[in-house]
Amino acid sequence: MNIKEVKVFVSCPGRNFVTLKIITDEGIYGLGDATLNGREKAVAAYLEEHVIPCLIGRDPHQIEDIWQYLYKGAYWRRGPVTMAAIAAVDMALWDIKGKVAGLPVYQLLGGKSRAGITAYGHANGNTIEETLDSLGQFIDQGYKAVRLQCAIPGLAGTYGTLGDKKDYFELQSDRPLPPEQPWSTSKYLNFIPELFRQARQRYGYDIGLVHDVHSRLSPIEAAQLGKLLEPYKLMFLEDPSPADNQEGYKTIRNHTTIPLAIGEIFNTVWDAKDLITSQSIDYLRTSITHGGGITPLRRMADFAAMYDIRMAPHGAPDLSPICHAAHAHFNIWAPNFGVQEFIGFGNENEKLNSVFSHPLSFKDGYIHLGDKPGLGVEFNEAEAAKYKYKRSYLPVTRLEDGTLWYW
Ligand code: CS2
Ligand code: MG
Repeated sequence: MNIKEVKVFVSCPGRNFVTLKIITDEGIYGLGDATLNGREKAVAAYLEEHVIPCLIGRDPHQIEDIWQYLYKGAYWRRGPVTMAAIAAVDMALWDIKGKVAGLPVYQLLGGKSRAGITAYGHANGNTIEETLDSLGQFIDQGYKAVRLQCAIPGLAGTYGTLGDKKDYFELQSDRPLPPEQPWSTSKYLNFIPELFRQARQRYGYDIGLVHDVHSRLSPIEAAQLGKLLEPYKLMFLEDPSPADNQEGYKTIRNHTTIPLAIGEIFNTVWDAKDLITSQSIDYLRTSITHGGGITPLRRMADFAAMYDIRMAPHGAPDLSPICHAAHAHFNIWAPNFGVQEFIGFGNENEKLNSVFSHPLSFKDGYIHLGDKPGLGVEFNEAEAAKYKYKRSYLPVTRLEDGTLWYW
C-alpha cells in the first residue's frame, strides 16, 4: 500500500478548520485535524509546500518513521504550525491503519482502560448568578465536572464569556482583525474567589470545578489566587501563569496545593519536561492536534504517568471533530487519563454537522466512542467547499494603561 494523494481543506462551517486527507493507492483514506486557530493558512501552506511532496509514494503503515521524518527531518523543529501539520498526518495514518486492521484506533493503542471518558463542560455568564445558573444546567445534564468563567465587573469582555454572542462559533465569526479586550489583574483577583465561594454554597462539593486563568497572572499572583481558591477544592486551576516560564510554577507550587493544569499551547514533550520532572503540575493539557499527533501524545502520557500527572486534553471549539474523535480513542486507552474538555458536539450547528460526522456520544457526564474502524470520522468535501475560509483572529488584551498583555 502506498500514499497516492494528499489533500488539504480549509473550510469555515461555523468556524475555520484545517482538514487533511491522505488517500492510498488501495482507496483507503485517513483524516487528520490541522487546525491552528487564527493561523489556519500557515498550517495549510506548510502541509502543501513542505510536507505533502515528501509523503507521496510512502507506505502509510510506517507511522513512526514518517513522524520521525517530519519531525527530525524538518531541521527547523517544533512550534505550533509545524506540529499541527505533523499531527494531521499522524492522525490520518492511524485512521488508515485502523481501517486496514478493521479496528478502532483505541484497540491499536492497547484497548479500553475505562468504560467512558469523563468530560468537563463550559459554564459561563456575565454575572455570578448567570454563571451559576449555567453550572446548574450542566449538573442537570449529568456532568461530573464543569469549568466556570465569569465576566469581571468593570471589564468589557472577559476570556471565556460570550457577552451578547450565543456560542463560540458566533464569537469567532466577526474577528477580521484582532479584537482588543481590557484586563485588570486586581479586578480579577478581587472577584474570582467570590464566584467559587457562591458555587460551593449553592451546589456543594460533589461537582468538579475547574477554572482557566488563561496565562494572565505572574507566578506570585497565581500563588495568591491558588491560596484564595483552596477552600473551594477545584479539580484544577488551568494556565495560571504563562507556560514560557516553567520555573514560575515552582513558585506557585511552594505556596498552594491547588492542582495545576497546563499545556494547551505546548507542541512537544520538551515544553512540559521540566514541569513534569519537578512535579510542578497535576494535569497536562496538550491536544493531539497541537502536540504533533497520537504518536507523541502517547509518549507524553507515559512520561507524565511516571510522575502521577494526568492527561486533560485541550478540547476547545477550535479543534475539529477529527481531533475530538482522536482524543476519545486516546482517552479511553490512556492509563493516566484524567478529564476531557468538552464543548458539546455543536449539534445546533448544521453547517458543522454537514461537513463532519463522528462516532462520539455523551451520556451521564461521559463521552462514549463507537467501534468503527480507524478514528470513525467522515468528512464531506462537497459540503466543506460551501464554507469558504474567513480570516479570524484571536483577541489581543491590554492592561487598563494600554500595556499589551496575554489574552
Ligand atoms: C481555552 C481555549 O479551552 C480552553 O482551555 O484556553 O478555548 C483557547 O482560548 C482557544 O483554544 C484559543 O484558540
Ligand atoms: Mg485553556
